[in-house]
Amino acid sequence: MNLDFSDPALQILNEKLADGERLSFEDGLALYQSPDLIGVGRLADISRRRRHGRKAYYIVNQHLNYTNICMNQCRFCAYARKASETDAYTMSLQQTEDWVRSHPEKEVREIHIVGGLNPALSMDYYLDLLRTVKRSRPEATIKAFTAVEIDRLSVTSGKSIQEVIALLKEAGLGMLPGGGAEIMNDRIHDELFPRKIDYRRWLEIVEAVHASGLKTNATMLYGHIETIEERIEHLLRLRTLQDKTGGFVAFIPLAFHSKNTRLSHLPPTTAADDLRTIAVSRLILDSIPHIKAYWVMIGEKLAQVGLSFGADDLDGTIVEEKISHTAGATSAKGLTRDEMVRLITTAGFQPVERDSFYNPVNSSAETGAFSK
Ligand code: V47
Ligand code: SF4
Repeated sequence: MNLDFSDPALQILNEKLADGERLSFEDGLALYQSPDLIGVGRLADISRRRRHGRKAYYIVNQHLNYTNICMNQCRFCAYARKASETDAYTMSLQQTEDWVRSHPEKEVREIHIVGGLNPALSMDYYLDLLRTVKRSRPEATIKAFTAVEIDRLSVTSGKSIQEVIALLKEAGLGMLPGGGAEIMNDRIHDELFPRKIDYRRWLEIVEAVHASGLKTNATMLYGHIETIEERIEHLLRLRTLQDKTGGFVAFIPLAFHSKNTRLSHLPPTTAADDLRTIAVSRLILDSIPHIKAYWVMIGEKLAQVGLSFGADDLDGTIVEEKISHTAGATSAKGLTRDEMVRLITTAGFQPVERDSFYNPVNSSAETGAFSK
């Protein structure tokens, strides 16, 4: 199909995609360097509509940030605290139960648990946390921890990665969120998060998680000191693992927020970069089914536009998000189900309420009709 791109490089990519060919590192560069942003978006939209038509997914979920004490002290993080700081906290099991029970919706589909790497917390805390949340919200999938926590639990407990995963699963873990890899590159690792596991270890642990039967998401933290080449390298590393395991469900590009971090001199990402990164992710990650336009990081309004640039999911209602809001994100702290539905329908898409694995769940709120 000739779509009349103003950039001839996009016409070539369009033909390649129509022939079912995979995009290469150089193709990724061409997408990032193209002056035709709308053209890049159209390519991603074709790919998105081939997979998902007019559907756009959302989930009724809740975030639980159980501790902000963290031994890693990544330079891009505004959330982490030392145990001695006055606003450091760790939630008791009773507090996590009260928090999870406080959600205004009757049926919550997912509890997303992330926190710092607090050296005072033992394996028993993690297991009890999972059991408490599962007991309080049996209908919800618990999406919790990353390869970073699994590595740490293996070191502190003396158990193998496989044993740690088995124990977490038994206690109620349903899948893993995508964080922890940031940008899979040694230069960025050494400059921004030297105390965290490197990408080789991250990939090794995620492969073991997939082998255990658990699904995970994947993310990319962009818009700090990384180059375009390093972003594409990151995407291709994810694609290689996905070819091997098929265990990634969704990919989430995370726009960096610099306020209150040690990189506070860096400007925010631009709307053009956010949209282009969603589109390039959709096109390069051909084997990962879902791409999120994460409204928390890029704002509700741009996330709506992201649905026409390759994304098919807006993530969820969340209730209260702490990591990016501590770093200056100006989006709402949470949204209602009705607000999610309105964002999707007014963008021209059909809202589908989902569970963590993208199975549709019934909701009376969805008509699929376009309305303002
Ligand atoms: O790994 C930390 C990022 C991640 C900042 O799987 C920051 O569905 C921006 O992984 N500015 C944790 N980002 C969050 C995460 C996530 C979020 C939403 C959905 C899913 C999913 C996963 O947050 C960290 C790091 O990359 N982060 N600091 C910051 N200042
Ligand atoms: Fe700790 Fe995560 Fe913040 Fe790094 S990003 S300092 S691991 S809480």
